[in-house]
Parts: sequence; C-alpha cells; structure tokens
Amino acid sequence: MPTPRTVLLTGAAGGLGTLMRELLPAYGYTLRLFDVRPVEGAPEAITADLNDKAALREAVRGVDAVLHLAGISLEAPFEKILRSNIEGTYHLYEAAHEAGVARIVFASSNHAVGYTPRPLDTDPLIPVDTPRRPDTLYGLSKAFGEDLAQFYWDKYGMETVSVRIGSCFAEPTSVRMLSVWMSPADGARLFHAALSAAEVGHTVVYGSSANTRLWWDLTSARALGYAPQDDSEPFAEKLIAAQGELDPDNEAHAYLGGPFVTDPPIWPY
Ligand code: NAI
Ligand code: 15L
Repeated sequence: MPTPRTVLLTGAAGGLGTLMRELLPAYGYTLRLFDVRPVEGAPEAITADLNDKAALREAVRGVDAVLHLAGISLEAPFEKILRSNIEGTYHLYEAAHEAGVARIVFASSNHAVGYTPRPLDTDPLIPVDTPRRPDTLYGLSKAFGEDLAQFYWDKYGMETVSVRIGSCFAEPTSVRMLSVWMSPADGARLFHAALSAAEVGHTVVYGSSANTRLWWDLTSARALGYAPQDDSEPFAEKLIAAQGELDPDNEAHAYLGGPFVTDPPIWPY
C-alpha cells in the first residue's frame, strides 16, 4: 500500500495519542485528531464519542488509514468497556468500511494474551499465534477487537494490523516493563511500518522495543519492516535494585499480563 498521507488518530488526547501526535508527522503523515475529550493545543480536533456515528462518518471521510487508539485503557466495569472498546470499535470499523478506508492499525494489548505464562530463562519467546488468554474484561475487549479486524478482512477485504502493545511510556517503571516496554520512538516506528507495509491482510504483532529481556516474538512485526532501535536494559539495574527480580511464585509476576491477572488488578504495574 502506498504510504498513507492522511491518518485519523483516535484517542488523540490520551497518553499514547499525545506521543504519536508529536512523533508521526516526521514520517510524513497529516493527522486528523479524534477523542471524546478535547485535545490540548489542537482546536481543530474532532471532539466526539466513538458511539456518535455521524461524527465518525465525518471523521473517516477522505482519510487513507486509521490509527485506532481510543478506548478504555485499563480494567473497568463491563458497561464502560462495552461502550468504548466493543461498541465503539465496531462503529469505527463500520464507518471506515462504508467510507472505503483501506487500513486500520488497531491498538490491541498484551492483555489479550495476559494469562499466558511468561517465559522463564531458556523458554522460547511467546509466538504471536499463542492461544488468546485475556486477563481482564479490558483484555477480553482487545481480543474482540482482533476478531473484529479478522472479520472485516475476511468479509470486506479491509486490512488491519493489530498491535499487541506492551507498555509504551517514556521510560519503563517496573521490572516487568523491562520485558514488555516499547519506547515512544519505537512505537512510532512500528505504527509507521503497520500503516505503510504492503498487503497485511489482518496481521497481529507484538509491540515492544528490542529489549534484552523480551518475552515475545517480534518476527511478524519485523516482517512489516519494523526495526526497533531501543532496549530497556539501561534501566534494569536501578529498577531491580528498587523492586527486586520477578518472583515466579508470585501470581502477579508469573504471566505476560503481570498484575492485571490478580483480582482486582494491582496498580501500578
Ligand atoms: P489513554 O487512556 O491515555 O487514552 C485513551 C484515549 O481514548 C483517551 O484520551 C480517551 O478520552 C479516549 N476515549 C476513550 N473512550 C472513548 C470513546 N468512547 N470515544 C472517543 N474517545 C475515547 O490510553 P493510552 O495509554 O494512550 O492507550 C491508547 C490505546 O492503546 C488504548 O486503546 C490502550 O488500550 C492501548 N494500549 C496502550 C498501552 C500503553 O502502554 N500505553 C499498552 C497496550 C495497549
Ligand atoms: C495496557 O494495555 C494499558 O493500556 C497500559 O496502560 C499498560 O498498563 C500496559 O497495558 C501494560 O501492560 O503495562
């Protein structure tokens, strides 16, 4: 697919949306911003809910692709997850399909497979086709999003790259994040690859940097042209000194999803 020029960025007021607003224009994208909250410093942004079908129809008109980040990003009551992540994502796909948008890049999450035991020492990396094992209602909604993406590809030929993001923040803040961290710069590299690679159908990738302590396999992401440049290792000594090594006998340390597997999830993670 030719590199898309105009991309609808949903969730533009959020943490990741703010980072991508700063980083993606350098790749040549013009971003159209969408969020239920006003986007600071961007009065032109569309302020609307994903369940506002008329606003969505307007938002997708003429865009080459969508980077879909909007949604509830942590565990929450089912009604909230249902409205934003399940119904909202469905309405976005419907609007994009009706408008003939070629591709969506969907912010899935490691929590779609969060109950997968994390690899220990010499275990192989977790493949992208590992069975889905959501660790929260939130993770379950991301599994729904991946299935929705597959359905729109099979039925209508609309493409998606589902990115199972690890933890995309300026710096890793926990020992678990040493394994799952994606630097913002690598996030932009991966989203750019997902937006511009040829013929992706529905591709699922993990989203993280080239971490020394990586838990999952980045092969499908690299196949899109993603070449991560960062590694969390420089943060390791300080984080391990403060928090200790992960303990395989501790439930909150034993799975990919970390403390999301506990009931209720333990914050911070
Ligand atoms: P965030 O919570 O900071 O931002 C989400 C944005 O979506 C917010 O600005 C919110 O107002 C908007 N939103 C929520 N419901 C909406 C609705 N119904 N209609 C319109 N806008 C709505 O989350 P963050 O960290 O920026 O994450 C962005 C996306 O990436 C989320 O979908 C999250 O699940 C996913 N993700 C993020 C990770 C990370 O490390 N930041 C890790 C894995 C997945
Ligand atoms: C996610 O899916 C969340 O949206 C993000 O806030 C982090 O908690 C991340 O996963 C994580 O696993 O650290």
